[in-house]
Amino acid sequence: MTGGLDFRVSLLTPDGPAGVAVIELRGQELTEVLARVGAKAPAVGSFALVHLQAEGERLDEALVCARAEDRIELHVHGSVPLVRELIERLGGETPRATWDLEADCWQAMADAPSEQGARIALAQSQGLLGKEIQRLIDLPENEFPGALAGLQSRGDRAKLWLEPTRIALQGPPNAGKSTLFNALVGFARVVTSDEAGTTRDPVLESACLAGLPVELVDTAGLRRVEPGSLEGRGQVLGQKLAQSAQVTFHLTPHGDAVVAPGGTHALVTHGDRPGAPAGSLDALHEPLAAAEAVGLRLLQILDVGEPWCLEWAAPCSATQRRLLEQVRSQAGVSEGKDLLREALSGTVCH
Ligand SMILES: Nc1nc2c(ncn2[C@@H]2O[C@H](COP(=O)(O)OP(=O)(O)O)[C@@H](O)[C@H]2O)c(=O)[nH]1
Ligand SMILES: [Mg+2]
Repeated sequence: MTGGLDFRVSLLTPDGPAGVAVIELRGQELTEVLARVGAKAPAVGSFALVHLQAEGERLDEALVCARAEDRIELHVHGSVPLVRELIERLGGETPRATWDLEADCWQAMADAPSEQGARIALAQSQGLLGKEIQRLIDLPENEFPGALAGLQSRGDRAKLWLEPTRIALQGPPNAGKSTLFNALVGFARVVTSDEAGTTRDPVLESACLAGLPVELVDTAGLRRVEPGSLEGRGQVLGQKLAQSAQVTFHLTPHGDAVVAPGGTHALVTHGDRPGAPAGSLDALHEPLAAAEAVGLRLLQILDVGEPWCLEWAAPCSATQRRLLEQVRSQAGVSEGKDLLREALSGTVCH
């Protein structure tokens, strides 16, 4: 019962920014409810484009769909403040921050930075993850930890397509870091030159390598400079960002002694020079081949073996991965299963 009328307003789409949001009205006196935003219901089974307004002010342009006498949908633009305003004007309650597994998968799909990531999240939203969680709940106690660990490790793997891996390019000046960076992002994002010290500030750019979403970091060349100088300050910023990278490539131009300081992966550049070993990169003349070679190297480093099978269940958002970790850290299996039941019923709060 809202404002003396018997109806309910609910948001059918996730409570977040989107192209379109769908507000559903259910009840007996929807003509009066719709009048609050200056709209009229079309005939049942049809829809109409209307200008929603209140107090002489235009609120939004919307599609009003009459699903039944007692069920009408407003398809509005998905701006969070606008949707809240509309729901309030209709007489409903602003959506609370509740959690819904399916909606969280949709959100993961909308946020996915790669095509494969979007497919993985879509498959989960269509029931794969929900079914797997139910299977875990139904398992005998002794089989539960192993199955949970399996689901968590699938989640770590799915993350490779759902969240960008940060990759830093390091090495001495003129190793060809910026040239390779441009080849990997696919356009001339940064200035390249044979003048040592050209790159100062680190530069971040998103790209896709071997189908994986990545965030590349180009850094100032490593050489001795005056501490506190412009170049030195750029080096410090670059090193800081490189520390946050999951993968760091250390570039050495062919002809110099190849080095890969602890934890970094060596790449040999200037592969067009005479005598360059097989596998060295020539990002200047063959940018596509260089990007392909780095992509393959990345797949090895991240140990991406067999391709992802779209029938695999996996958590597809940070919230879902956190939830499974919480389940794992419970004192007993039954407490863990309770958390999973809550997640399925949407009563879990994050
Ligand atoms: N011949 C050749 N020149 C390259 C190659 N990669 C970069 N260069 C050149 O080397 C110079 C330094 O490149 P840059 O990418 O700015 O090096 P950075 O200082 O490591 O960023 C530029 O003149 C580039 O055109 C390569 O693979 N082969
Ligand atoms: Mg550079």
